[in-house]
Amino acid sequence: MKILSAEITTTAADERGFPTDGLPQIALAGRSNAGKSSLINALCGSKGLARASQKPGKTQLVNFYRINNAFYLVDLPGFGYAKVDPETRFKMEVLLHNYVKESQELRGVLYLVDPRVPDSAVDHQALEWLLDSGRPLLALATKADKLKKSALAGALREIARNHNLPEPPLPVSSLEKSGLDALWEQVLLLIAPG
Ligand SMILES: Nc1nc2c(ncn2[C@@H]2O[C@H](COP(=O)(O)OP(=O)(O)OP(=O)(O)O)[C@@H](O)[C@H]2O)c(=O)[nH]1
Ligand SMILES: [Mg+2]
Repeated sequence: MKILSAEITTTAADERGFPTDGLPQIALAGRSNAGKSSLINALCGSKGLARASQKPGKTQLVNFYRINNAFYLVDLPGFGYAKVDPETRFKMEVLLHNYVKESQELRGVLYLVDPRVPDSAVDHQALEWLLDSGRPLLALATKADKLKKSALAGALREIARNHNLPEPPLPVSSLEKSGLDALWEQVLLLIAPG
């Protein structure tokens, strides 16, 4: 995938602030700290585009990154971050549900799972309603560099089994930049009209 331009155009606390230009959107969802912001940077070949952090809960707004002036990668707030106050968390959940249920522009959701935690209850709950929503969903196993090859293969199977996925997640590593071409291929299929 040739990145000609990648820029953050919109940061929104609710749907009223979302882009209105009709370009297709691909959202990245997952537990807080799963590696969503890092993956956006890796996909775009840019270190500082999306803010990644050691501190979980960094991304609490919805950030829209416009790629090649053709589509958006959407960095969603992480699920399950304990330190977010209950009111903010509730608002975020309603926002995410509405976005996934109603958006005209959302073409698919990339759901990031840390393969070192293949049985997270937060992932289970999130994947259950995402699968139920009927939106195209692609599960990814991030930080693939953290596991040896055989352990990773086992984790991918376990994630699929635990969360009732139709197929094992696609392994990626933002650190080693692995799996990114395969991921771009899937993203472009989701965006393609028809
Ligand atoms: N080893 C390794 N570490 C990674 C990888 N991707 C992300 N990380 C690390 O994981 C931590 C969290 O990454 P983020 O990209 O900030 O995660 P996030 O999902 O955006 O987190 P929130 O914004 O809190 O929802 C950071 O310390 C990253 O450096 C990866 O592929 N390999
Ligand atoms: Mg983030």
